[in-house]
Amino acid sequence: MTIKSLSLTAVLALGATVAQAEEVRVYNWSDYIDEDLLTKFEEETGIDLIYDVFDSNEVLETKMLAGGSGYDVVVPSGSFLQRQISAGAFQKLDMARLPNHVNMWDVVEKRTAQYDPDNAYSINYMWGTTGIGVNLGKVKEALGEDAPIDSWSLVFDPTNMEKLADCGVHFLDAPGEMIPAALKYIGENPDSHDPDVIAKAEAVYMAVRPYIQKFHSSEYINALANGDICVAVGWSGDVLQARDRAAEAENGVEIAYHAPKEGAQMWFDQMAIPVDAPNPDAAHKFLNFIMDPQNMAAASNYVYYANGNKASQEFLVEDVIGDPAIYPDAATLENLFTTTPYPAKVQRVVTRLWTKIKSGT
Ligand code: N2P
Repeated sequence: MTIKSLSLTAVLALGATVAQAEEVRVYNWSDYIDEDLLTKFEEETGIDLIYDVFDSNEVLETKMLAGGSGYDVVVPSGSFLQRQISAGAFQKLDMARLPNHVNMWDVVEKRTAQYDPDNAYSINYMWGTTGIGVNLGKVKEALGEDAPIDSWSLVFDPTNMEKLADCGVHFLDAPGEMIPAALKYIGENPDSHDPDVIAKAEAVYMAVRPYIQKFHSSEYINALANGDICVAVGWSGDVLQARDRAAEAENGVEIAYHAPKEGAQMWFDQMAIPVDAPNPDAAHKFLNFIMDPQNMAAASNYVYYANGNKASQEFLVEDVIGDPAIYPDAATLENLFTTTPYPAKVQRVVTRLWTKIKSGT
């Protein structure tokens, strides 16, 4: 996980012919793995793992479209992956080098094939939903026992937001998820690519904008856990990690997550190898390591996200496999929607609108 530096004496002792240690560079979402797995990978393979993190598909996409990122493995969400595949950003996986691929789950692969036909370029790492995390005590204090914690109205109805503003509300800085959520709230198609429909999200946001403390996609885990904020529009597993951190701190903060009843977005984060990856061989080794059922289960047990590995399920703790917020039952599944990539022109409309919403002017 780190670059180990040798002392000058050690280098001299090794002599000039020593081969440079093999490296693999992985770029994954923050708070998305049990770090013991990173050490385990290095121990098992002897490959140095350089592990960097991000919290935004847009940031990753800029690197992928520019090329020369220097990464061997990256993890875009499905709709972003699809656009990046079309742009030629990834190389096809060599299945012969991925024997653990047999462990993958056909149910998830059918869904991810929507973005990556035949799953030729990617494997599913985790999947989850975009919803609402609340500090139960504080939200009930502000809105009463009947606070609509399972509804988008909690965060899009200005009457609620006005009362929540004092205890702190964070929204994700993720236009590809936040615009669809607002459209769903007003009964529009969340996957609309029609600029006139997308424009309707502006009024929804402007009405609550004064009460949003921050747009950020990773700070909310600790902010929720510490009781610094009372509501976060965030990702399922991240909110559940906040719940755990609060419980561990025994600070009296009780966190809950809901995929709003009006409908919530379901997304799939896919591991892929950039076309110009410096070490595609080690990238395949990393993917194969991740697809080991026990490794995949260890990751899910730690981050509270579902994964696309069927064989891992017997190693999942009940808190994960038995929680419909993580592994949705049929009723929950019915309320989840997916989105498709915006064409470039529409993407520009969305980006402009999001900048306007964030600046609040
Ligand atoms: C990890 C969040 C990943 C989910 N912290 C976003 N696709």
